[in-house]
Amino acid sequence: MRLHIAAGSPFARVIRIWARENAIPLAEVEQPLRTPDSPLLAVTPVGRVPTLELPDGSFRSETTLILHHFGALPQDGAGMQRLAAVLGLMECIAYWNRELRRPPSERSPGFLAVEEARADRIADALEREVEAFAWPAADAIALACLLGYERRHSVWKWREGRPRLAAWFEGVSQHPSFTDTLPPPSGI
Ligand SMILES: N[C@@H](CCC(=O)N[C@@H](CS)C(=O)NCC(=O)O)C(=O)O
Repeated sequence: MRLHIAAGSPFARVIRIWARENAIPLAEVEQPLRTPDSPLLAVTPVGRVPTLELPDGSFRSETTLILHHFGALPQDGAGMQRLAAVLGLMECIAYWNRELRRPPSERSPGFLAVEEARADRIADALEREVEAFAWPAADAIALACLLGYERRHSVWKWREGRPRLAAWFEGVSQHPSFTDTLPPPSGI
């Protein structure tokens, strides 16, 4: 099976770490994104990573659908809610980060304010329940990828006022699956 990825993608990193933790061999193929000639478009019209390419030529995109394919989704309601919160925050940071890649004159202050408020709100909720995230469950891996995205989105100081989240992150960031998949810094 081939996993189409981008080195900087926190969504793809969830699957990459999960596969390493569960000794699932996936051939990682790094793809250019948002270009009309990306080879990824021959696999999926969605053009996003992660995309899992199956031996029969079919594909799964969307992190949750790939986790579902591997039977890795939480089975209980609380676990599903934790994963939903983390992936909601990941989408939020991705939008925020994308907006900051636009020229300053094209950025929307209102949009940035909504996403920053959403990020802080979800992070505050995670601070209250971080002990429930047990490595290497999918929700814990996703949380580690989200917090580790600070290498590409350093404008958000999530550690401030969240000591439990910071301590949790220091622990999980020692795993070889984590250090093996560090995203390159983006300068944002
Ligand atoms: N909801 C998707 C989000 C995936 C996503 O946004 N991936 C980004 C990279 S972090 C991407 O492929 N962007 C390319 C594009 O927007 O064309 C998931 O859960 O997998």
